[in-house]
Amino acid sequence: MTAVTIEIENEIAIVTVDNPPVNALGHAVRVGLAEAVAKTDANDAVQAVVLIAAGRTFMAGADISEFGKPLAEPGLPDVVLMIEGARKPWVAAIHGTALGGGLEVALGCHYRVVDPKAKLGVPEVHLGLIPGAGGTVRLPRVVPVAKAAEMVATGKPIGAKDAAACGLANAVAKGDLRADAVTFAQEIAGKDLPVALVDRDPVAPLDPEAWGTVAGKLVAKARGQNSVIRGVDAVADAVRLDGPAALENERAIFIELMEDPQSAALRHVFFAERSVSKVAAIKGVAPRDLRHVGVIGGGTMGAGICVALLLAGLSVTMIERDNDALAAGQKRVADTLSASVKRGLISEDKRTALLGMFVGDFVYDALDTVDLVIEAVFEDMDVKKQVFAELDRVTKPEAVLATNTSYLDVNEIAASVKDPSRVIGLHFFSPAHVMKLLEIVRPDELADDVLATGFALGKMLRKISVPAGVCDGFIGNRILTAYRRECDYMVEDGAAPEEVDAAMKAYGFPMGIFAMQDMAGLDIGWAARKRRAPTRDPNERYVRIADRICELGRFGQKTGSGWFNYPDGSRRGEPDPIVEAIIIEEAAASGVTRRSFSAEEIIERILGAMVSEGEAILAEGIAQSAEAIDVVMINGYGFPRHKGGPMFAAKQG
Ligand code: T1G
Repeated sequence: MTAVTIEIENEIAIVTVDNPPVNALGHAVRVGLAEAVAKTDANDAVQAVVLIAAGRTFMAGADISEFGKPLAEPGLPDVVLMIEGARKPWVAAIHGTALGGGLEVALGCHYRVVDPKAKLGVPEVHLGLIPGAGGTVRLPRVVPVAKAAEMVATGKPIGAKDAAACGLANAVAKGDLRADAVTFAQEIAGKDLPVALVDRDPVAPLDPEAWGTVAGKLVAKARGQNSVIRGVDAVADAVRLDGPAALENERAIFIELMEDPQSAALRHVFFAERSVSKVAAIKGVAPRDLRHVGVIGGGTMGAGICVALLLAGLSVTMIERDNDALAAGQKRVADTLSASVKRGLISEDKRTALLGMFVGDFVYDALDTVDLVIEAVFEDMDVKKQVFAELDRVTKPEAVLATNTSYLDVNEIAASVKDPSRVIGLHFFSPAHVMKLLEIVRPDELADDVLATGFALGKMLRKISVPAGVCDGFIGNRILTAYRRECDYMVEDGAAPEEVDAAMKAYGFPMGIFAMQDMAGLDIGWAARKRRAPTRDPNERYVRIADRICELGRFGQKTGSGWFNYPDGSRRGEPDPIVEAIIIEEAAASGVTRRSFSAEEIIERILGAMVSEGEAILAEGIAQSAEAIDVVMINGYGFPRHKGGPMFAAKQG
């Protein structure tokens, strides 16, 4: 298959890129494009060129799998310059997602016609990079500088309407994209070529103060990510310098970031998030039908799961124990969808349509036709077994039965139904309609097509699905328990809770472990510790500080105090002398001589605990790969993405 082909129709050359799955600008595509410029320039029968891509999207960027390897000429910046310098006008016909190098190639074209559903962006920042083929130079020369800076620093793509409004797109296709682009090309053929973007002045440049405000807001969201900061620098430089100098400057920053450990980490995560869902056992296995899903439980988790299912186009039946609980659960779903409308994520009509696919009941017989049931009731084995006994009674034999438990034994739940092979664990993270992570737990008797159904559901919900074996806490909660225990040790040994939290935030976590526990509620962990108490290793050090805090009824934000104090319902915790006194008492009782801890040591101890638990999880076959552990900790537990995950960070040293 040729990556780039040329056809000529009525003096218009149609240059088509065909490099599945996303038309990445690999070496063959770059060579093909360079040749296409030469051939169309040399062909007098060609008056203009339309550049289009086959398959589902315009070029979605450079080929990330080539990074780190020796560059095979021509490099992408040169290909863009060739197109920009062509003697015939090039019209980019954009559908799908023109991202990174794909948008940069489109910026080298003289015009851009976009499909109404197209998205255009420069997401390089998510790979720890900046656009490296002229994006930071050409964007502020075609859209207002502030818009260019925002696109580079956030990596967020814009839609067709926005692109046309800000000048990035010359036209939005009304009918067939290819035909509209050809018509556009015929209209501009023979006219003078527009001035190349790289030779234009920036659009709506800002005075130093205004730029400072724009840049300040973008850099404030960097959270330690160098590519955000350097992306803003590159746009500022591009506005100050002339085109050619700005291109050189951008290249230097791009190379600097390519060598930055953060970029290696982010590229690792990009591929890891795609590889973790590849499970040998389900290769070629057809999933079962998924159209109508039952959800047992309308609490926060159950309602969130209902919303996620509805947004994926599935019809949903919620089951609760009585009318009041059902009404409360249905209200949670309706309110969550209203919030999505308010945030512009869905329209009011869409919300109405989704609610039309959502029914509630409090008799299980309403589930007699569902394809899948997800149980999200109270974390108690007896309660869950009662639910599964009912499901066993009312559901059709091929219905998949899923538990959302976050640590209970899924094998034990499976054993409680007649056909254990149809029981799977689907561990969602709250809020379930927002959090990307889904741990797919594989009990021993699980049928392959039921596992395949779990992954098919994960794809429909646009989740990152990670397979996990059955153990207490699967992958994420088990590692959380391990590093939370290490933090308890450090607090008894002398590190203040606020010092541990500060070290974690400085490392890149959105919040520290103690503030996070106060937000989630300390009673959950307390119940788990009490559950584990009978089987706890008597020789293992046990810190009683958290239990003593709970024994005072201090369960965190919801009770106004926990590890920290939350005066007048504030959400910002303050160190509390009561907790400090408990810590000192417990340290004395344990014979510990307290000492100070540096932020580096705190992080080292936390990473150490994560990695040693991760290695045990790998050794037991609970996780398929170290990448799976990294993906879980990043997408479910706030591990900073630009550090690559605990296993990657430990390898980087
Ligand atoms: N390079 C190589 N492979 C890629 C790729 C890319 N840019 N994008 C996707 N893939 C693979 C992916 O690994 C998966 O492979 C398959 O395609 C489907 O992807 C010079 C330096 C386009 C929105 O960052 O955001 O240009 O697992 O599962 O959910 O300035 O892919 O099937 O073997 O994600 O439909 C900038 C990255 C690059 C875009 C489609 N571009 N890709 O999402 O499919 S750097 C990006 C995406 C750059 C220049 C700079 C998404 C997508 P496999 P998928 P999807």
